[in-house]
Amino acid sequence: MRIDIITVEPDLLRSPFENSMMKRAIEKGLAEVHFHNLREYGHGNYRQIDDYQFGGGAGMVLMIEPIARCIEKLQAERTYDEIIYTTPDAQTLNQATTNHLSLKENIIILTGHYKGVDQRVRDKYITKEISIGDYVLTGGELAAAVICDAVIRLIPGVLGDETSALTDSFQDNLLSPPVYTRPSDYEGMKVPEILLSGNFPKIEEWRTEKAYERTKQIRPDLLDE
Ligand code: 6GU
Repeated sequence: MRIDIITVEPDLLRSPFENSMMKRAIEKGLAEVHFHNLREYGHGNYRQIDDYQFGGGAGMVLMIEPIARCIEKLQAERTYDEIIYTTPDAQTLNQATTNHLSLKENIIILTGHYKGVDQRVRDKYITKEISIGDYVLTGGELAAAVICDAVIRLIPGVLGDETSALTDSFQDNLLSPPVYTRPSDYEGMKVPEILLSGNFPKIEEWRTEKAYERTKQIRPDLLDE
């Protein structure tokens, strides 16, 4: 999978891709990530990329021309399955969307900034708009890193243990059950007996029950879906 990220703040974005799971996925050749600094597509001495909004109001808006130049340059090189725009005024990311995106070959992620982008960018180029939650970030860069992490870990071969992505919270609309490791007794706080029993069908049953309990308590909305 190839991901092209168009951003005003490429440096804000680099480190998640240079560490841990995403770094390994890139090293294994399972994911390829390229950053494009929108500033380089601005015109004039100042490389202008944003301007005041028509109709007045606080905050700058990213202009269509630099974004169009960048997207069209990429589109001349390959076909993209999705062109994603990160913005708080969109549907929130969920596991179904990350599953869907993990099957794509080439995607572009345009990260929002300031007051956002000229609406015509969204109308002309964007195929999917994603928010990562009901709160406002300064820019869409961190959201892009979140999306990439959630998607790249699902690409077959990225995770060592093939089954672990399937048992994640949300993969079946349930939160994960509690987990424990050594010591089995920490200052009187004991690990549930069943987990030490070696009775694996019973352990699975216990885990499912705990997953339901936890979901019912913390995210009952998931059980309605
Ligand atoms: Cl994708 N962008 C910004 N700026 N804020 C957000 C967001 C995205 N998702 C939640 N808040």
